[in-house]
Amino acid sequence: MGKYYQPEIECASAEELRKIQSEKLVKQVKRVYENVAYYRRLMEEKGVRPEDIRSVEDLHKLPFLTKADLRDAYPYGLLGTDLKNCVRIQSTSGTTGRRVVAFYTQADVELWEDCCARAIMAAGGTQEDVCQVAYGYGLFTGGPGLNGGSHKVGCLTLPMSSGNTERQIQFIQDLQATILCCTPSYAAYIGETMNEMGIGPGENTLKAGIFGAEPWTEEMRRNIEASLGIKAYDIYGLTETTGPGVAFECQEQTGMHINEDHFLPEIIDPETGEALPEGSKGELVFTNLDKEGFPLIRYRTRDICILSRKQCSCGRTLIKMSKPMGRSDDMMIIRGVNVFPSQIETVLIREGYSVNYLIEVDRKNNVDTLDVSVELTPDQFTDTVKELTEKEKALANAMKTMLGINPRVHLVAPKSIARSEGKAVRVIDKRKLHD
Ligand code: DLL
Repeated sequence: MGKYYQPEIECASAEELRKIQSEKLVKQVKRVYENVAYYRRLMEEKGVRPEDIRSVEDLHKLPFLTKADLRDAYPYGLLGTDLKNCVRIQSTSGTTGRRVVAFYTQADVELWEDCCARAIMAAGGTQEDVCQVAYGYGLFTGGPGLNGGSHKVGCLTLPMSSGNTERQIQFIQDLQATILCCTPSYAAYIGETMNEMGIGPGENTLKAGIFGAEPWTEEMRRNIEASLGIKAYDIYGLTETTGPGVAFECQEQTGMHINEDHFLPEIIDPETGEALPEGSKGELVFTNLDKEGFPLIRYRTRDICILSRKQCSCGRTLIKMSKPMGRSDDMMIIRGVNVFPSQIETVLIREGYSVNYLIEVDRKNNVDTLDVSVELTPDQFTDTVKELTEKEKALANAMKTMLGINPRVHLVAPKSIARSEGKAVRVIDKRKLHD
């Protein structure tokens, strides 16, 4: 097996790729127009018809989709095919508590796994490898995506899911894992724990890691590489368009190749929506060129990055995206889970609390912490510690149900959270996630 999973695509000439993209786009727009009433309405409002889209040059004529559209159309409004043709869902949190539910046909699952297989091979993976998948399995796309990719490459796959670090380390050692897939913060934690257990970087069989789902810096890459004695590769993706494998890093480790035969990228000005020329920094937008179950057209990711077609030493011609440099909305990624301040606010209102609150996010020993301080109104305020502790616990539980992760809740005295004179500062993120 060579070093590319699908060399005919990964190393195609720019003209070949353009041709594939244009043909797929024309078909996809027609299909979506016919099958998805929600998007047809958006196209009608913009006065654009499927016949107006003849090639990728016409992409800018089409309307955008945003997370708000996903919320409005929840759960079936953006289905691109009959539900009976779908075989799977995956899900993630949405902006105001409504989940994003993405549907997959068998063909969608196949193309998704192909993308992950490309990523694994770009990290040096072959049939000889033992690939330990320590991303979460379940509704989160990380585990299922890399699991599928690992099967396609023919690696021996260890479907560990996340957590239980000692067992992770035991499997790495006993089954001689060579590739580790998990979030970068979990990789750092595994590395640290191994070192504490006296297993140095040269004393494990790991050679590569495929880490993503959250922002991480070059400094963090160097730390992980040193503690585990591996090469650490970045991988990017989002549930709405598929999951991991939308883009992946190669040996050059200077940005991620986008699987642009499936995900057509654009960079736009997040304020005006205007498409920007290659090399500009802006919001990444994707069009699913061939997904059937949940085909999104011009979906605004809110991730800010730069695209580049500079020649890559790995031989792949697929366009590269820089690491995401931030977001154009207020989404935070905490312990790999997407969290919006609006979700926390929704819980507070529902539970009868004031919206004077402060969210503090930090990272200690490579683990993210989430603290939410909530001001009590004078009539809620009590001196009884027991009562307060119980209320804090109940509120933390309600947030856990909404967010999927456990916050620490602090109920504080009336008027103790500083009022701002301009925009309220509701979030303090002390992690330094972007270079
Ligand atoms: O995080 C999919 C994934 C799983 C990617 C495993 C890589 C590995 P969501 O939970 O929908 O999907 O979150 C998507 O996470 O819009 C980015 O803001 C962020 N993100 C994903 N990968 C990276 C990365 C998965 N490599 C959102 N670097 C995206 C920085 C990332 N941010």
